[in-house]
Amino acid sequence: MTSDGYNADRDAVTVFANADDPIAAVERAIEAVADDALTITVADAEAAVSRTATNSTETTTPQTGGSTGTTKTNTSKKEPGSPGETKGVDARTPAADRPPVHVAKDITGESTGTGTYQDFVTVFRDRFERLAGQLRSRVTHRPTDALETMAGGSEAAIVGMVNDIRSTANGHWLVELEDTNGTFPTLVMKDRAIADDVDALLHDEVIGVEGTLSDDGGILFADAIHFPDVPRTYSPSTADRPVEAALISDVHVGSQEFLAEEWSAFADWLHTEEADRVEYLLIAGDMVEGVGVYPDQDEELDVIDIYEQYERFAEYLKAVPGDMEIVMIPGNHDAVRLAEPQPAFDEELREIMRVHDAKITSNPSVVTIEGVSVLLYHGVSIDELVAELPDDLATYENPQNAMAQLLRKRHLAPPFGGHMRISPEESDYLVIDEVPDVFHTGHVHKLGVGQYHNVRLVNSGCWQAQTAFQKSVNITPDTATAPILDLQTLEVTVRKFS
Ligand code: D5M
Ligand code: FE
Ligand code: ZN
Repeated sequence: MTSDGYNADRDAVTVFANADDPIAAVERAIEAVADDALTITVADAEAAVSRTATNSTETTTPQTGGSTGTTKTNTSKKEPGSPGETKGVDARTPAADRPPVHVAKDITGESTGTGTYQDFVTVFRDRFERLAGQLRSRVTHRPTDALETMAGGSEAAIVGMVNDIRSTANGHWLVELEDTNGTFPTLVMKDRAIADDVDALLHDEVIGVEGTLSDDGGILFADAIHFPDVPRTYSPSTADRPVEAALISDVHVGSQEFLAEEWSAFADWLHTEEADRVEYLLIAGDMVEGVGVYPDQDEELDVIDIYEQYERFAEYLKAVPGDMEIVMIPGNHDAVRLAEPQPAFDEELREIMRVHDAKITSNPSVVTIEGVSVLLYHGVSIDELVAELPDDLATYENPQNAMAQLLRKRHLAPPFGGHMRISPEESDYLVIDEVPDVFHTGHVHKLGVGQYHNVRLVNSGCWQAQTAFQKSVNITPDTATAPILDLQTLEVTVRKFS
């Protein structure tokens, strides 16, 4: 630890010494503490030890953006079960007695965007109006053109889309906002505490700025920046019976790195008594590896035909107990359009995957299960946030932090342009209108469990070992983990199958 620049409390050292695998526990503790922390406390040590424990029986609730849930390792390999035959089956509530899964915000069959200039104007306007509506009760703002007629020195506020962020010669920040009437510059002084909020800004997100107009009235000196955000007091809905959901993503069947054995171990576990309460399986995209997604991807394909990849995926899905309810959305490797919102799989692919009668819906979608609303989004914008935001706001190691930023902005993928492909629809499907109880993403192949203003955040890992590309950029994926969400408490227990 000292070689990494950390000290540890004496009692923390004792906790590590008593761990089954002290070295792994120390590494975990260092990974988990904030970059600016200098001392590993007893609490840090205990959290790290419980995460490295094998077959531990404790369950901890992740409290902050940075923590992960309890990890339990399942290494027992049983004969694969087939749907409808094993013990777990009788114990689960019969499908007919479960409340129906409700799906909202499904773009499937509703897409109208053709990419014309007018389509972009329409979707921008819709985004602006809906997010400005969220800010309206907190910021008494005026349209940009009304500000131009106000006397210099008056107090004023604007709600607008971030059009430009520039630093001035003196190191202050010039943030230009745009509303439906025009644009207006705001200036954030570098020494003010709100300068930190500028670090979090992304192009095309909607914010409110309060401040004082300059003497000539031409610029707004910012005193406060408001994000649409989630109320701190948000109180999530929970199930009224003991029932759980497995949250996974990024299966990547068809890749040479697909982890078939680990998948079988997971499916086998779902057939055990321990998994009796796991009645739902949510899959947040990248069912298959796809073809032509990245340069040189074909060199790592195990199955080169896209339909055959889905046929194999369907075979793997068969190993999941037949009395579980499955919901799936596509990701960037799937055979649907890449631009978001992505419509769900077409008829031909649905037919291939018809085992289980899964609910097949768009990316993103909001599904309500046992009264708990889950915002399902594959997560491509997380790449963008990691690239654009400072490390304390978004890293691959802690994808839940980036997810928290998306909730704060109440938008799943703010920047148009950049790396994201976005289809301009009549309404902006990527706006987060209603606060979800659970936010589930994938894509970055990193496990992340956290909480933001009481919303449960889960980024599931993947079922694909490190690819050549990931090796070249030093990404170590979190493989074969299944975060299990208790729908009654929103606690997460991470099950590990490798
Ligand atoms: O991507 C998994 C993660 O790895 C995600 O963060 C993007 C990144 N990734 C993987 N392959 C590439 C290439 N070839 N270029 C850029 N970024 C990449 P997923 O799309 O879910 O496989
Ligand atoms: Fe993926
Ligand atoms: Zn992906």
